[in-house]
Amino acid sequence: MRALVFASSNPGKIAELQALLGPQWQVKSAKDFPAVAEVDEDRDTFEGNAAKKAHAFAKATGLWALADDSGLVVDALGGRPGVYSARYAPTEPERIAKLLAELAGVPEVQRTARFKCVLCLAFPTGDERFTTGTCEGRIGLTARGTNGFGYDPVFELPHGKTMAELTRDEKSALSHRGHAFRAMLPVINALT
Ligand code: ITT
Repeated sequence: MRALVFASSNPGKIAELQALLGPQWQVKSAKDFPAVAEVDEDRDTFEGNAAKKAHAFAKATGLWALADDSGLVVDALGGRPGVYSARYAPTEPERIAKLLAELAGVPEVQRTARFKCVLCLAFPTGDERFTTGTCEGRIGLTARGTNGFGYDPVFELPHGKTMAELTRDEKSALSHRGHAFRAMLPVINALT
């Protein structure tokens, strides 16, 4: 069994990657390396933040290290909150309330948005590979559903359900992160 570290402490992300990679890989998480200092996600691009986290973990652990950065890009807000999605407001309910308030009066056809994920695989040698994934949808008028996290309750998919109304497997099949993970699988499985 070979090991890599996913520079995240989000158990949902770790489980999703482990399920995709199968038993020949052991996915370690940031929690397995408490001595590695928390990485400040202070870059102004998804690529920059993902690479910063991945390289910090590859360097500190000597393992291949993956990191993702993701966020919600809303067309009517000129792409905001984007790379600042986690810091748009202090708590999850406040972030959703602020988003709905900013979009008050914006008609449905102009509420288009997408989740974007950039995944970086960093090598202990300093080399790196990137994959990206997007998921298109629309910001609904109200929050619906209790699954998932973040902006999922207000992110409506083309079939009408919100991301928070999907099971974990249904979300993984169409989400930005699921697409980025699947694009990275051949790269990981070719590591020697
Ligand atoms: P780690 O950095 O520890 O992995 P995080 O929660 O900060 O976890 P991201 O940097 O990937 O996760 O995401 C930044 C923010 O973008 C996140 O806090 C959410 O508000 C939003 N977001 C990202 N992916 C999402 C998803 O699948 N569903 C809903 N919101 C999401």
